[in-house]
Amino acid sequence: MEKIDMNIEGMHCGACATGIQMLTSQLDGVGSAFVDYDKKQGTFEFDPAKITKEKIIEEIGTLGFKAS
Ligand SMILES: [Cu+2]
Repeated sequence: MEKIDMNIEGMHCGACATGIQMLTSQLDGVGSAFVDYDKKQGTFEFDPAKITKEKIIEEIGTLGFKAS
C-alpha cells in the first residue's frame, strides 16, 4: 500500500468531504480514505498495482472537486 496526501479544492462543507471519502474508499485498490474539510486535504492509501494516483484524482474530479 502506498499513502498519499492531496490538497482538495472546492469543498464547501463537511458533507463534501464525506462524499469524497465515500466515493474514493469504494474504488478498487483503495485501502482507506480520509478527507479533512478544515484542512482541505485528503489522505489516501492505495495499492499501486490496482489503481493510480491519477485515477483517484480523476474520480474526485467527477464529483466536481480538484485534487492535486
Ligand atoms: Cu458540501
